[in-house]
Amino acid sequence: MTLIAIPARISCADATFESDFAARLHWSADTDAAIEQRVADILADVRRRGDAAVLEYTQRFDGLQAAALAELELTQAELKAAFDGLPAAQRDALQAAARRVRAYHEAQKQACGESWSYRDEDGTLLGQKVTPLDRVGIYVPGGKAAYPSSVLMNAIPANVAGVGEIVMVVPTPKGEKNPLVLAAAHVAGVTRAFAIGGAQAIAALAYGTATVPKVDKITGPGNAYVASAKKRVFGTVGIDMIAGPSEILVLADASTPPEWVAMDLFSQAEHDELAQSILLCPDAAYIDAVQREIDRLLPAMPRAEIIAKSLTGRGALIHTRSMEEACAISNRIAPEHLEISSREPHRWEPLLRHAGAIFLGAYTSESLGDYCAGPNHVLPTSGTARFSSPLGVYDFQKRSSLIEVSEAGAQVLGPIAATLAHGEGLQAHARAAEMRLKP
Ligand code: HSO
Ligand code: ZN
Repeated sequence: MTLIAIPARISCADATFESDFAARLHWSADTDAAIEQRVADILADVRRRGDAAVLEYTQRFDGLQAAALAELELTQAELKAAFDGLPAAQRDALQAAARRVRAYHEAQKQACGESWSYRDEDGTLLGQKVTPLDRVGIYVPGGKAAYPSSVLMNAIPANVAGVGEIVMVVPTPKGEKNPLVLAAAHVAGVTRAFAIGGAQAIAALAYGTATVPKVDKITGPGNAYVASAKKRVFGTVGIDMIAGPSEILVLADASTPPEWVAMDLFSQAEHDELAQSILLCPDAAYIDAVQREIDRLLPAMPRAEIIAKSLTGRGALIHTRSMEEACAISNRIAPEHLEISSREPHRWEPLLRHAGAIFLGAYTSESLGDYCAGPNHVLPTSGTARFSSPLGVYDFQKRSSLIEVSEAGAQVLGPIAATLAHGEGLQAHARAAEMRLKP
């Protein structure tokens, strides 16, 4: 079978541009009513029957049997043994990645995760106190999307934030454990781990069972069942986001070797048939060259079929009239990952406002960011970068306002509050403010 991947070729100069563009970009997380119902039933059952229900679903869906849920806890010793058992190169790579991810998130905490306060002219103290969450749950998918790097990206910011307990759940169908996932948990500072997954694991974390502790927030990606369960438990606990398929947008000025760009497009396409890879470039000959590299490189890729489906179904090579126009279109897309593959990345970066992560210059392949550059790889997808941000230390913290009104301050604030309180018809509010006024 010859594999072909022909991303749509779209030109901004064409009259059909807007409709071509809209047709390519659209993606929606269709919620399947049958899945929704099953998830609702599982959540209710775990809430009612706790451990027993989790055990039953784990047996049914993962083919994993245990007499008690406690048997499915992965001990710290087991996580460490998984780490110790890895080939040295993998151990070193995990540690090197973890060190860089930790350093980045420590800097992030310093820059935007500390408490602050000031005193106004009346000596009143105003501020914000930042505290870590007590306990969080991290969902790690099993099977084909089991990414140890995602364990680092979820657990390290939680650890840096100072979260007291980080509880990881990971499905282990038929009891087959992924040693790299367990080793990553060891390196990232996961405190407890359970070999459970699916909606039942989300329910256990959200409601707590005799064995699984109830958490305050759940982060991490998962399949449709997990996504639906996370949406349903939101409110009982916090959640991070509901991630869609991975996306990469490459903005190219034709100065990067076209094979690098082709491989970068593959790098997100290989995640998922629904992943989206887009090239925006003002040079038609360069777009031809990238297409030739796609054709040349694809057959040797182990995941060629997934890549071909993704590129053919959702990919696009977009010919723009200028780099400025390419930037404007990128802003409309608000991609998860944006590569500025240009000789002058800093010229274009100020024009780019909506993206989960921005990779500047030809040497910054998105894949370096996925594993080890330092910033988080859990990023807003499907255009949500218009209003949301990468997973970070701030997602594992909360803020409390601090107010300490001085006696002098009470004389200034009292009449203002009382006037507004009277206007709202709230006498007790007004009196509480007025009682503190000096006669
Ligand atoms: N690009 C993915 C993260 C990932 N890549 C994990 C490789 N492993 C979502 O941003
Ligand atoms: Zn990736």
